[in-house]
Amino acid sequence: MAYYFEEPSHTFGEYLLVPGYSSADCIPANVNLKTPVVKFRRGEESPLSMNIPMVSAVMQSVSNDTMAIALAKEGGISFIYGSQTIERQADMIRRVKSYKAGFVTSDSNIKPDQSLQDVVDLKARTGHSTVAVTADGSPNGKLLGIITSRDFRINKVDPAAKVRDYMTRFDDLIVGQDGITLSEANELIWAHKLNSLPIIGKSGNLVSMVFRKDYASHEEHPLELLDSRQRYVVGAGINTRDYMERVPALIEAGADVFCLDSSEGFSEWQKRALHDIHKNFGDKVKVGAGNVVDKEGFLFLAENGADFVKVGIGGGSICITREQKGIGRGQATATIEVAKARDEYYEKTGVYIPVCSDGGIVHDYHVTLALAMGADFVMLGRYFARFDESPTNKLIVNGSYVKEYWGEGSNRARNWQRYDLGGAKKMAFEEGVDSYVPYAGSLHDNVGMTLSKIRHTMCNCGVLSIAELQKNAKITLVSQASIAEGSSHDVVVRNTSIRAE
Ligand code: RVP
Repeated sequence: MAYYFEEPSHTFGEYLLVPGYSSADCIPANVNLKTPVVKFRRGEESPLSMNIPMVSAVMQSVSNDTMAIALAKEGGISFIYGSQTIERQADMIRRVKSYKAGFVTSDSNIKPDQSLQDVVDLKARTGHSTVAVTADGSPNGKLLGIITSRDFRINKVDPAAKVRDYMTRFDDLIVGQDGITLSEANELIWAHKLNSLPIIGKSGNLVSMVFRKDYASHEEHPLELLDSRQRYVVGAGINTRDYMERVPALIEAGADVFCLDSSEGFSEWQKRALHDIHKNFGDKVKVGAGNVVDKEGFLFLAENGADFVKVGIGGGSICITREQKGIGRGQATATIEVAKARDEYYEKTGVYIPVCSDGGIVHDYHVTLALAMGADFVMLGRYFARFDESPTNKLIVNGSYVKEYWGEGSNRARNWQRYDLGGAKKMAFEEGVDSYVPYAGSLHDNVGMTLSKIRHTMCNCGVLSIAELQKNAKITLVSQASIAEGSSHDVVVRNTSIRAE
């Protein structure tokens, strides 16, 4: 007889947190959101942690290098999508790893014999009002000077006049030497009242620029996630087919952590991939696996060497797997059961395997709930797709700004490997849709707001860390009627179209 789970499976919207005692030190500023990403032994620290419990989804419409840099600045990790050629994915990883926070490599340089009008045109095109003058106009040419829009007034000079006659010459410039740290560069900027500092190599070639305003932005990111060489941390999605070629290329490019990206991870294909990767490239290579939705699935991946386990089938906003194939489980129930299995496994073996709850986060408080239910971090697609930094087009639909967002199982993505069960290629029925999401602005502002809500809720629960939340949270299922009660009700909500006479 088939096995029946006794309880119906639930999702986040059916739960609430019940407050605990908040002591005087339970203030949002004291909350620490640091969380482990990969497995570790009792008494040890995870070899890879994040400063916030959020990763961006392994999706074409979500995680490219721009997203990865923006999220690492906030303290999280993007998993750059694997449904592209190995070379393109490696290039994206390389761009994240070579991005030096605060050090800007500008491609809008100019030659000394160009005209002031060229400087004006360049500014109109790029918005840059400080332009490095290099011998050949290239980003890494010999630095000869700097010209800024403050050096001349175009209506008072001959527009054809040469840059060399108006620029600040190299001998009069304060420069930093390659290898200088960002805070050392900032000291020079302040000591000499500069707006920008060119960084040069041994032969006098331009390496990068540091701008006063960018340092301020760097200061805005106290949680940024850096590796031991001060580079941003980045993850990569991989599949169960070409990992023997893809993984070494991505390691070479600098990927910090991998994620086997599959809609269903309780399979021989994931077992083989985990074994082959660890055997051939060593245990230092960290690979998360999934997705699973029950204890059996978790134990299977844990015993086969997964460094973290990802939970969730069919809960993603663009996902139609449940409709198409009738498989899946409510995201909250799946997270609760897998996290419980993880705790039992930890008790028994002393090995802690972080759990990632993937998909189905609609409201910010769903993140807090997922953590309280035992997840160590959450993976989000729709959430990040709405921001400036996602790779997709921003359009106007019905008078509102939207961004495109499509599933990896949609015809648009054609990532059939994510649904690969071996054998012949699948008859390409879709498991995802192509959609729009409301445009929401910058990642920095939105993540800041989400984290603020998480910190406040944690304080209401009387906890200051994710581990304490997992241990002490009180969670209640709510009825349909109390869900309605939780929204504004029985009032006419005022909006701007109602004005007093
Ligand atoms: P959401 O955050 O609810 O948009 O969900 C994102 C998740 O949905 C992804 O991390 C992935 O697990 C899943 N996904 C991605 N593509 C598809 C699909 O086409 N069905 N599903």
